[in-house]
Amino acid sequence: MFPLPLSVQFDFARGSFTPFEHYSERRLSDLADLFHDQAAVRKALKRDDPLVYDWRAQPFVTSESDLTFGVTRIYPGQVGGEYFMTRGHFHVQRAMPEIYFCLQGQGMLLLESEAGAFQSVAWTPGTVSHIPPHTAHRVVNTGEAILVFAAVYHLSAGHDYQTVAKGGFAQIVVAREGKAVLVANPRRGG
Ligand code: PAN
Ligand code: ZN
Repeated sequence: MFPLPLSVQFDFARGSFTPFEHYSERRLSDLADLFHDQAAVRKALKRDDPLVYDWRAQPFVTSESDLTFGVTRIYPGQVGGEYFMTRGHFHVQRAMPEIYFCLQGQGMLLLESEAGAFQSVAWTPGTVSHIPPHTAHRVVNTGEAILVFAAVYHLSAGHDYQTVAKGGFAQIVVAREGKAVLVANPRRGG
C-alpha cells in the first residue's frame, strides 16, 4: 500500500497547487523587524498591512524518510526602498539541505553560511538553486510582479528564525534608480 497522496497538481496560471495541508501568510506587521528603515515600516503600517508572502506545503509522509513540497508566493512591493522578502531561516537540523525552484517572477536568493560566508543568486523563471547544509536562506522579490518558487526539503528540517532575526543577512537588497542592488546590512555593523 502506497502512502497518500503521491502527487499534488501545480497550476501554472494560478501559481499554486492542490491539495495542500498547510497554508500560512506573512503580512508587513508580522515582518516589521526585518526591514532596515523602521520609520518607513511604521509609516507604511499606518496606511495598511499588505500581504508580503504566503506559502502552501504538502508533506509526503512515509514510514521512513519524508519530504515536504512547498510553494511560496512573494508579492511585489518595497518598504523604505527595501524589497519584499521572506523572513529567512536556518534549518533547526543544520545539516538538512533544500532545493528551491523559481517558477515565476524576478528575484534574488540570499545565502549565508554559519561561518558568515554570504552569496546571492539572481533568479529568473527556471532557476533551480541548491541550499547547502548549514546555510541560512531568504528570497527577495525584486520584480514588479509576483515571485513564485517551489521548495523541497526534509520534513524534519525545522525552521530556526531566531538566528537570522538577530542581525539579518550580511547584505540587504534595495532599489536604486529602479534597479535592485545589494548593500551592506547596516544592522550588522558593517
Ligand atoms: C520554505 C520557506 C518558505 C517561507 O518552505 O519556509 O518559503 O519562508 P520563511 O520560512 O523564511 O518565512 C523553506 O525554506 N522551508 O525550509
Ligand atoms: Zn528552508
